[in-house]
Amino acid sequence: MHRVRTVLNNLVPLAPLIHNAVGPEGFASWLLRSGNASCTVMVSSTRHYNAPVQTEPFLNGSSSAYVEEMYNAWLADPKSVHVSWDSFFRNSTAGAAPGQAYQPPPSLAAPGRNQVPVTSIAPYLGGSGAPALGGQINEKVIDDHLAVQAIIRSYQARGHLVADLDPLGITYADLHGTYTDRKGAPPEQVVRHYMLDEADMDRVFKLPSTTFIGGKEKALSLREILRRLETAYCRHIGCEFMFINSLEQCNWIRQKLESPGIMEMDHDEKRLILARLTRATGFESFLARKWSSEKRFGLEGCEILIPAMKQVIDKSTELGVESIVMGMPHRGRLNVLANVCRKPLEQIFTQFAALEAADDGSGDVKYHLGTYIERLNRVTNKNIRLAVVANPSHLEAVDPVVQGKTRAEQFYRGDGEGKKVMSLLLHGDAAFCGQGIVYETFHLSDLPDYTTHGTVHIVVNNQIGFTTDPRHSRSSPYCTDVARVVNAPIFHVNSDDPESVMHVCKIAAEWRATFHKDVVIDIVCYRRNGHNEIDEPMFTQPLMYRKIKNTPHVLDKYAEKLIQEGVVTPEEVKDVKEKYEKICEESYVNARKETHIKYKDWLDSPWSGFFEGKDPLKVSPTGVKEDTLVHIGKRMSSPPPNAAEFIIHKGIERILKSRMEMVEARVVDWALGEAMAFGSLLKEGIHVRLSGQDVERGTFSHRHHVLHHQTVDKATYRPLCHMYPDQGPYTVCNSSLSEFGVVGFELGYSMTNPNALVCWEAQFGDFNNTAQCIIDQFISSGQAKWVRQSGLVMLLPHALEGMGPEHSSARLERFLQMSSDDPDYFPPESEEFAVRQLHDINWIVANCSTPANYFHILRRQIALPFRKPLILMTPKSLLRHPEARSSFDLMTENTEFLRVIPEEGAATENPSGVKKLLFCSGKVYYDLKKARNEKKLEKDIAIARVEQISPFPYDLVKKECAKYPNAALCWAQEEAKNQGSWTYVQPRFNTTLNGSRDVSYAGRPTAASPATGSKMQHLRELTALLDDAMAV
Ligand SMILES: Cc1ncc(C[n+]2csc(CCOP(=O)(O)OP(=O)(O)O)c2C)c(N)n1
Ligand SMILES: [Mg+2]
Repeated sequence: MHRVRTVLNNLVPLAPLIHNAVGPEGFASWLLRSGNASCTVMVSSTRHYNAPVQTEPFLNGSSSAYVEEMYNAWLADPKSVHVSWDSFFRNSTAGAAPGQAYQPPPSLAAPGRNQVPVTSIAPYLGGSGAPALGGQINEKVIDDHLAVQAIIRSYQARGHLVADLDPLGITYADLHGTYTDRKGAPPEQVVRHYMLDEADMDRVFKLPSTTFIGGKEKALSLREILRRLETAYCRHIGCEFMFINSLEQCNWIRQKLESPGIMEMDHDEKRLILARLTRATGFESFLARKWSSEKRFGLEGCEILIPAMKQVIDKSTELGVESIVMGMPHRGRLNVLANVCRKPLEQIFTQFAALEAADDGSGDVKYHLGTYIERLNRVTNKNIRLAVVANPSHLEAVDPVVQGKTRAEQFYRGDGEGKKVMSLLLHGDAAFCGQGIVYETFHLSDLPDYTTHGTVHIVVNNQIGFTTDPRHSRSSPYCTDVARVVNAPIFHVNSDDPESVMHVCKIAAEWRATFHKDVVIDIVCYRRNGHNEIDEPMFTQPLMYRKIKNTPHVLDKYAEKLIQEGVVTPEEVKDVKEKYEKICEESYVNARKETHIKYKDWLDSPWSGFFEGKDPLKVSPTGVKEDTLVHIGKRMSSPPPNAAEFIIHKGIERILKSRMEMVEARVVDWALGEAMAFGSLLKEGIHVRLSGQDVERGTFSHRHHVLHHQTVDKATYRPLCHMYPDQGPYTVCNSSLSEFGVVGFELGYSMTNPNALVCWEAQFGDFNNTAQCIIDQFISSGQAKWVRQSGLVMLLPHALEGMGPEHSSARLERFLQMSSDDPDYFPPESEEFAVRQLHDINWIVANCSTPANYFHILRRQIALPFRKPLILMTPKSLLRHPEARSSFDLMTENTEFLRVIPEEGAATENPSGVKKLLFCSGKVYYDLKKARNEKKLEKDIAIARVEQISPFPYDLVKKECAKYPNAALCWAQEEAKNQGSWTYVQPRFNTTLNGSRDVSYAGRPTAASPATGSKMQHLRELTALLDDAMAV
């Protein structure tokens, strides 16, 4: 490779060095070098990722491997390569001057679009050194054309680097990832080496097919070419798109930016921008006046966000979108609710008053609340649904939630291509590049079961994050670089040019509608105040803020511009302002009459019809007919109907056979019990979705919900999709290797339709902690903060089986610690004890020991008259444990989920003679049972399994204790004492027993790590805990 580099370096540049003389023009004048005619090109042999080889167009990053291949082949045998390569390598190794080695072969092809025969423009080729002799074009003519092509490409690729993007004029992006003084910006960043002579400026060049600057013209003077390129790429819009691999998409963008007159707007459009800008500005100043010391994270400095969002929404609805799901941070949120969603101002203003809530929940601060609005879009005259998803302070965490909710809405509307429902995500500059969840969310954007068919991202790039400026908050040139991983075009735009902002918003909406892929709008703006309204920015950014103080408001600048253009009169401007001011005042007066706030006004996902007419404490039965079990069991045990054509793996055949044997014996193992739960819900028309890493097969190779044809690629069979002709849909999907992103996504999915069982499974339970933010901020507290319910199921493989510190514990204790039931309160005993407890708690935590109970608890998620998240510890070795099977008898009609499974063996024959009552949960039951058998203590020790740990089954535990009046009570667990259930159950046992009896502990001692890495140590610990438990 080094050799090739040397050759490449010798070849630079392909284009001629057209020499000097400074032109008088303002535009592109930096292309003209004064004095020094020998501006030879500096070529570094080190390439930076964003600094393509300086010899473009053909020696670029992606072609260098090819060139190397050619070169090696040529070295071996010069005849093995095309004659043009032969001549090229010959010349370059012979030391040809830069640009002289390549002899382009004559083209025999007919001229295409924008192509004119070189001969036809010969007469235009004025200036020195460009004569056409006898119809023959000399090498210089061709080289000059190549140079012009390269210039055009350079503008397309790098014009953004010198575009005027910053309304403060203090920063610009440079190639090395730092921000520097704009004055120091080296213009060579766009066109690095093509030194032009003023005399060349009026020569006419034919335009290549990769540009649209000509409009209908096929050739233009160099002066005009440069002027148009500067207009398209170096004014207030800087577009990054040349990294996109699709030529069609690149051309599409070129056309949207380059076509002459493309940005022109009529008076109505301009007036609309002004009106929207007036409202955005008026809203913030109204709040500032009325509540000067309240935090609101105002939008001042980026008021253009409101017209921008509205433009995206208008254009998208015009193109067929009916519902938009939005996620956004704190900045400008109230303004968005008021002026984009048109949430009644009264509801917003009451949030500033310290009023009681009229409904349940603990609420959230005003700049985190969500909303849902259905309204007529006045511009397009179409109905539109807008939802802003409630979010925590944790920046960007809402992104995957929005995507999941959007995906679900698309799914239930049958909108397979995302034509009707779309997501719109807003970001702050510091958070967008700093938070890893942004990357994880981008990686869901093109996955078949996770795509939302394109998201429009808008970055409020105020060039600061709290007190930190970009030099210290990122290592990438732009805050948006993360979007490049998915080939999203990125439009940087100067916030103080409203028309340019509108133009990129229009392009973004059209891009999404055309290609159904993500797109980013980076609004480069500033933050007029501190981080919030009571923060002093001069402490840390004195110069920036001095500049900001002297920067006029965009509304004033734009109004002035439109007055100058004769679009509006000063009176109209004043009138629009005053009208909005009046609207705010009236709402303010009304808001002061309110005595209560209603959390329900801020709900982002209403489930209309779900709760109505339902007894809030009535659970539907979860047992099913035996026929149903048999039918599902058989389907799960059978190859596809066209089995002869569908070759399945021998191992799968064995699994299916053993499943069939279980069905015949009327029992299920864990996998079959799960399939029965899913299949029976599908039968009832419920959508079941199971998502997570490798869930299709199952981490432990037990599930096999997708069978793969062994000789035909991608031919698969999903038995659960073929249970009943009119069943609900079944989705099982392997996810990307992300927890934060995917759990967030599934949570969002679960918010859309209460009649869906949405499950996320961790590869191993402990990986849930990389999604901790979703668990803490959304799942455990979402209902309390945002009156929003979710029935999401988290399946977390959990058990200490000698596999080391990781892969053992799903950190059960953390979930229990976040459970909201009171350890000191034994609720009144009644028929409705269990369901009332479920109703009142924030989530359910369980560790089932039998497939039947697993079956019931999954079905209960849908049978409940409300929705609660279910955190389920799931087994590993139990998946194949011969005793961990359940009879159909425990799943048929009149059976139900057992919160506690009492002792059923010999100890029950003489309860008062029982010496010890052990309580436990999950897999350790089988270890305890085995130890009890070995020690022949069946009559002395009773074992009760607490299957639902939280909410704690006080009533059933009390009953069990009462059954064995003379027994010592003990909680046995395999986890360490500071982990597992102990710290949760201990105070609750005390409450249950009211101090009348003690409960001892048998388990591992406290530990920092969840499990030992030594198998030997593991077994020693297990023996010790079993001995403890069996001591009578
Ligand atoms: C995950 C996370 N970490 C830290 C914070 C604290 N915080 C709140 S706002 C903020 C700065 C955000 O900057 P930026 O994303 O540029 O948005 P801006 O406030 O400038 O609009 C920080 C660090 C947070 N809210 N979330
Ligand atoms: Mg910022």
